[in-house]
Amino acid sequence: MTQPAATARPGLSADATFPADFAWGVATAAYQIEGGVNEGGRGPSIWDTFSHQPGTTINGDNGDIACDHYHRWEADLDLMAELGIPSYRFSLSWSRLQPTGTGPLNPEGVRFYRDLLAGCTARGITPYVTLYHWDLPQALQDDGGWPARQTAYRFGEYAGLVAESLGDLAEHWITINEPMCAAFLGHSWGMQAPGFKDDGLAVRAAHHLLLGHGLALAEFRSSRPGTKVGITNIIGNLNPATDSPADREATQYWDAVSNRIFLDPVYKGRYADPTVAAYGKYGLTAAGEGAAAGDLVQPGDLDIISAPGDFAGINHYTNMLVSASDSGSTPNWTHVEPAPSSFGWSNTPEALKAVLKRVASEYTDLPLYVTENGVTFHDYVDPNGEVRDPRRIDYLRGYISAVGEAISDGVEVRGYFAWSFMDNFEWAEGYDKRFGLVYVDYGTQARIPKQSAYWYRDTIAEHGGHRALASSAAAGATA
Ligand code: IFM
Repeated sequence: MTQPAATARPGLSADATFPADFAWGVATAAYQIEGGVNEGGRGPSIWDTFSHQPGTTINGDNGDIACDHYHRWEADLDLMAELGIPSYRFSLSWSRLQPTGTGPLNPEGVRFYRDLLAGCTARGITPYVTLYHWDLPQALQDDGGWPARQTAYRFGEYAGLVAESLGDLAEHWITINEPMCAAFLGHSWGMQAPGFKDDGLAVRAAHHLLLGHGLALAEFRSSRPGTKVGITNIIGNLNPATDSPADREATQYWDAVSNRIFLDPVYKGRYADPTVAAYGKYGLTAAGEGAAAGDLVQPGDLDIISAPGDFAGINHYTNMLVSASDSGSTPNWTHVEPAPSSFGWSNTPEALKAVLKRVASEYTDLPLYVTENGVTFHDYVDPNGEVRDPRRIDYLRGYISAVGEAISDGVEVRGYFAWSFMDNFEWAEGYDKRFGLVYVDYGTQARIPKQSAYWYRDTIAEHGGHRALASSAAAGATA
């Protein structure tokens, strides 16, 4: 592997501490990296359909080939191991495993993921597996998608089959990634699959995604009692733009409909009053009280959704200033400065610390994992063949320090997964946004570790993470 050019290696904050068994990792998701969409018996997903509709993605990009990880996974895992990364979070393509979302699993899909999981272990990399990262089988969309209650039950069945066929190969399982995006970006904002602009559909999808989480957790509990299971929510940090009562109220409203709608049911067993106040018109009730057949929230749903998991996954990217809007209930928001990323998102690590402290103090005693955090810049290969990304190093140094400081302050954070291992298909933004620690040349599929990958390698090693990789590689070799 090309070695890095000499570069400053700024260390983490002196106040940051990390337990010896801290999971240092990177994350990806199936549709964003795999490609091979028509291979191995895979069925179409809503992202295949959506991204092939004109005008849905930048440059008309789609995940047909993506990073071609379906064919290059062994080299990708080799590179991950060479970079000293001990933990890898990736997602399963539901429609590769169960092409129409019902019926038995596709043996070729099972074989692919069994090989991938075994490949991780053989290299000493601990897998963290996500069951659903937004790529619903199209056949289930044709039957109503997440706004339809039966989709939650289909997801529970899929989870049960996955637990049986793959559950022996990984300890940590994440049910759903960012139900907020799947529900609202996909059904209300229209910018992600399946591309609807209907708040009522989004609220129904939100509840059914949470119900699906609970049903999947129950399946793992019954067939794989040794596994650890949780849901990953994306949690933004919200600040009122001014001290005015209107801006403070707008911030609480935004919190209720973007963060609390997913946190309160899972960790407190009820939708919060302000969330119900906002979305009662779409049938949301606190816990299904007085429900009739066919109502959105049924009695018992919140018991399923709030059954105790083993950890709480947190993805964090945004720190926002919220202000009241003159027109309607949807507040205005902007990103707190400095906001240098090519998405215009903030570089304000204290926001991640605030989110971790909030979840620990207001929601749960469960261990927390930062299952995603990262930044996109317009990276390019320089004439020396290197990708210099000092701003990403600065970002990672700040955010990982914030995690370590939260740990020093008593928050139990067990892992950090940088988004992303490599550049990939950034949904509606196509290949325009590069979040990777590893640069991908999409013309040749060459992987070029950016400076930040080497910085992360050294940081992991300095903080003892490489020992996890070495010891589990040794265990894998003797297994
Ligand atoms: O790329 C996405 C990922 O799929 C989900 N979390 C946010 C990332 C960056 O937008």
